[in-house]
Amino acid sequence: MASAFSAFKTMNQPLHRTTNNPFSKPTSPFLGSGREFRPVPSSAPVRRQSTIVAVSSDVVKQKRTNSIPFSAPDLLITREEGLELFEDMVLGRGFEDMCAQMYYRGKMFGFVHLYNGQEAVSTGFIKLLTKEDSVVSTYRDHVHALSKGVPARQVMSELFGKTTGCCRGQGGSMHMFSKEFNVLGGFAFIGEGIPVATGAAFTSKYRREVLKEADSDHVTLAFFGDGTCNNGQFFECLNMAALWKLPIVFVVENNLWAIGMSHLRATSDPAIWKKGPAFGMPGVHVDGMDVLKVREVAKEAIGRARRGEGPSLIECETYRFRGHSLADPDELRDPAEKSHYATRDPITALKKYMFEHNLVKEDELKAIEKKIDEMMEDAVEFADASPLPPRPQLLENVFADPKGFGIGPNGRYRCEDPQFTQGTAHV
Ligand SMILES: Cc1ncc(C[n+]2csc(CCOP(=O)(O)OP(=O)(O)O)c2C)c(N)n1
Ligand SMILES: [Mg+2]
Repeated sequence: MASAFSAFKTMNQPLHRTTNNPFSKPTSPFLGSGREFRPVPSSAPVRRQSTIVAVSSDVVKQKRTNSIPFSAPDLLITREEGLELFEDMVLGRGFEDMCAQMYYRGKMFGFVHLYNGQEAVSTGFIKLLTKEDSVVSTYRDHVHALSKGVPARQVMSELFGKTTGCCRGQGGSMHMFSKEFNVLGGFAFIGEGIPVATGAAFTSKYRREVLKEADSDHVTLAFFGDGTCNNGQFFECLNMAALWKLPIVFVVENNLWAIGMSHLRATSDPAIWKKGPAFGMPGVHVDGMDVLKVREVAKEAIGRARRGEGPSLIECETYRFRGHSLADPDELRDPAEKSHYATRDPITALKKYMFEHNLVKEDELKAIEKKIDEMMEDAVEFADASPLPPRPQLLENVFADPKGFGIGPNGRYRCEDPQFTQGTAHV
C-alpha cells in the first residue's frame, strides 16, 4: 500500500494520551498573558512544562449510544440543529459541484479549489458563530463564506468575476471577503491568513480590555491546511495568541495532503494538535468527517475563546474528495485511500445519525436538497446575468494610492501638489 494510506493509519493510532477534558485548564504558571516570568538559573536544567490534551472525539464517543430515543438528554443535537447542519453541508457540497460544472464551461478563470468532503469542518465550527465573529480562510474558501452567511449569489458572482460578487468581482475564487459577514478573506499564499486572524482576535481583546467595550467578546476562527502548519507564520501566531490569551481558534483542516505532498513526508511529527500544548494552549485531534464530533470540540474551543480563556488548536482529520484544484487530475493519491474516505462522507454520516435517532424523515431531507438545487440554479443565473466590472475598477482597492506617489497629510495625492517635484534634484 502506498505511503499515503499508511499515513491515514498512523494518524489513527493512539498518538495521544487522552484526558477526560481536553480543554482542562493548563496548570503551568507560565501560560497565558497573566503569567509570571521566572528566570531559570543558567546552571539549572531547562524543563519544559506542557499540558497534553487530546482526542476529544473520544469524549463524544462516550456520549453516543446506539438507540437513543428522540428526547434523550445526551443526544448530540436537536432536530432543528440537525436540519441546520444538514442544510449547510448540502449547500457547501451543492455549491462546489456547481462550481466544477461552471469552471469546465469556462465561466470562471484562474485556479478554483473545491472543498468537497471537508464540509463537516466548516459547518461544525462556523454554524456556532455569531455574525460579529470572524472567519479567516485559505484559497479553499467558498464554503467557509457560505457557512458564515454570505449569500450563494454573491459567492458565485465573485467566482464569475462580476460586479455583484462579494468583492465586486475583483477577488475571485481565492479571495472571498465580506465586511458584512466578517469573512476576513481567503488567502492564496498559504499561512497568510493566520496573522490576519491573530490581528482580528487581538482587536476583540483590545476593544474589551483597553477600550472597555464590554460587548466585544468576538471570536475569530482561522482555517488552514496541514501543509500550512510547516510554515513559520503558524508558529509565530500560536506563540502570540497564547502569550496574549487571544480569542482565537486555529482550525487545521488536515486532509493528509498538500497538493501532491503527503503530510507524513512533509512534517517531523504528524500529530499537529501536539503543537498546541507546546505553546501553552489546548491541542485537540478530532474526526473531521463527523460534523457532530467537530461541533462538540468546536463548542468547547469557541466557548473558551469567548470567555477570555485563550486560544485552542484543533486538528480536524478530513479528506478532500476532489483534486487539489480543478486543474489537478488527482492521479497521485491511492485509489484505496480515496474510496476509504468516500465511505466516510460527512453528509451521509449525519443523515444516518438523524434517521437512527428519529430526528427527521427522508422527505424532509429531500426537500432541503431540492431547495439547495434551486438555490444553485438561481445563483448561476444571477451571476451569469450580472455585469462585468468596468475596466478602471481594475486598479481600485489595489493600491492605497493608485497614482503611486503616496497621499499627503491633507488627504490629496502628493503628485497633484504643484510643489511635488521641488527639491528632488538634490536627492
Ligand atoms: C507561501 C506559499 N508557498 C507555496 C504555495 C503553493 N501552495 C499552494 S497550495 C499548497 C499546499 C497547501 O496545503 P495545505 O495547507 O495542506 O492545504 P490544502 O490545499 O490541503 O487544503 C502550496 C504549497 C503557496 N500558495 N503559498
Ligand atoms: Mg492539506
